[in-house]
Amino acid sequence: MSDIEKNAGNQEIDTDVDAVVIGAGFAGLYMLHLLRDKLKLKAEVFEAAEDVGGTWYWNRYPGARCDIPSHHYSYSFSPEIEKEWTWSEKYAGQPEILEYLEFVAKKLDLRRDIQFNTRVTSAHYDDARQRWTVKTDTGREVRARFFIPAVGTLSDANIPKFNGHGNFEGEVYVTGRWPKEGVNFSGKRVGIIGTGATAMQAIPIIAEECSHLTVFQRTPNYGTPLRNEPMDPEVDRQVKANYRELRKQAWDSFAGVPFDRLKPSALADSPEERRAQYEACWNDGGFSLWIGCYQDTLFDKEANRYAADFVREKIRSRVRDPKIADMLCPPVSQAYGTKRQPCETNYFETYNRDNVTLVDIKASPIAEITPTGLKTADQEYKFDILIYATGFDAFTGALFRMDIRGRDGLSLKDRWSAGPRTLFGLCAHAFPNMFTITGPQSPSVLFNMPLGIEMHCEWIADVIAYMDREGLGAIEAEVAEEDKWIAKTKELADATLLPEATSWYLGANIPGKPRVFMVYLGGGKNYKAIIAESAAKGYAGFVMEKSR
Ligand code: N01
Repeated sequence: MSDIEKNAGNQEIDTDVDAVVIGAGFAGLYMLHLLRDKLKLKAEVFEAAEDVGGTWYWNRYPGARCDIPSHHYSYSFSPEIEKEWTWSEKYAGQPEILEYLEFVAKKLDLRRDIQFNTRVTSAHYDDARQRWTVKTDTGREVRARFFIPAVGTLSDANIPKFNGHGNFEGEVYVTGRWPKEGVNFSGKRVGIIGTGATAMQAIPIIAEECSHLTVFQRTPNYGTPLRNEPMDPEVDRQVKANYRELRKQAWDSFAGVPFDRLKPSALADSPEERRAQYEACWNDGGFSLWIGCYQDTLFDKEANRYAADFVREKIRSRVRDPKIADMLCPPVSQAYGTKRQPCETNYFETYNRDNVTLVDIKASPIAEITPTGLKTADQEYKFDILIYATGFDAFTGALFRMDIRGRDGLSLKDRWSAGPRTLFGLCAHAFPNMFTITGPQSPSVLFNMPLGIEMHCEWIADVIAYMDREGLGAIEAEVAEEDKWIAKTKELADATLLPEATSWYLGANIPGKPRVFMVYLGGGKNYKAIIAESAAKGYAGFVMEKSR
């Protein structure tokens, strides 16, 4: 470390850091590479975990895997990395994605600038110096020109505080904080709360290993098959030979992953044509039925109803007991795909097993956690292991966990108390030189994450280079432009059926959180053009200050 000076509190301050980045997942790693190796700046990354990986470090629960094909769910910035890495499955599992990120970190020699086992506790902006002061739980205090939380959108685990929280005396696990050493389910009775995308991946595998699994479901979900398979070497060869073209298709698509069956409207097709289209997408697997089938599925109630009926029919065909099938079918009032579409493997068939019990906790809510299990309104359940698959405080949870203060001591939590306020999901007024990678009001979770991350990291690196060229010391969003962006994000969401769902896209899963749709739904291609246009116009929408 260079240029250590002592402050009044006699703590070490490193005056020489250009940027502090938080997180060593897909975002933090690429951001570090750009800052250090392309811009030749001094950057330091803080990471709470003991190694790289981010989401893929923490989410080690059984069955965790990506649901965008591996060839697309990867960095596109380095043809060399693309060539050197070979995926073993169509949809890579968590261990392999983690291995990939470890490989990238090693190849680019990134670990030497990452402080592991270090959590950032606060970041305060000093207007006079145009610097952020960042403090960590290990006692570090670093001053930086740029503060870049790359903390992920789904990283702050949501653990509901039921009555009796903490009373369970058996083993307790949270899917988003899964232990590195794994969990032995053999001969154990297991209870799992939640049936979102995570639980739908984990349940079939846990059911095979444990003696009995009780699933506590509040809301049934429209899961569709992932259809993972071993990587065909010929497919891999073809992808590698045509990677640039495939990446272009991905960048030009709405969600950052190309689908070749997409048709304009379910209403324009005859019932027979619709059936054939749904079946084809169902057989493709992954997100094909959700976003690769008909363009109006998430816009038009009737079109949505056709898809919902199709999925309900498929669920019923897979579950032997009609009463259980009814419990697993989302009701007509719950539109298809307005919550994130879970992709599953043998999820519904799992309920045909003798060692699996499904409990409807909407009909009979959890009354309390007990030392031996839990009680619902009408029954007691006992188990050895309790798993919370209860999701995340998405988008803002990980940011609000830190004491982030912008100009004049304004806290981010206060400034965003009615919902996030950003321009492009990248910058916020009153928080100069803070950049949020895949932040709220960007395409984030509704765009291929690694590509969305690259788009943001490159935009941030470009603006920093621009500021250095022009002798600028601070950038922040204009309030009026923030207002326009918030209105735009809302307008785009309101044109779809998505705001009707009680989903984490809206913060509806967290009691007391304002209900604001937090994803930009204009599509990745449009978004990329918008942020590029702002940059081309000298960062239109932002206020810049000369360097002091
Ligand atoms: O979380 P969720 P998740 N009482 O919020 C239930 C990504 N992901 O971790 O629906 C009782 O979807 C809750 O019930 P309800 C993906 O973007 C990616 O499963 O709110 N139940 C629900 O069933 C995904 O969308 C991959 O009524 C409570 C569950 O817990 C996102 O992560 C794989 C409750 C939470 O579901 C989050 O998915 C997996 C309460 N108080 C996940 N609180 C990939 O493939 C919550 N629940 C890359």
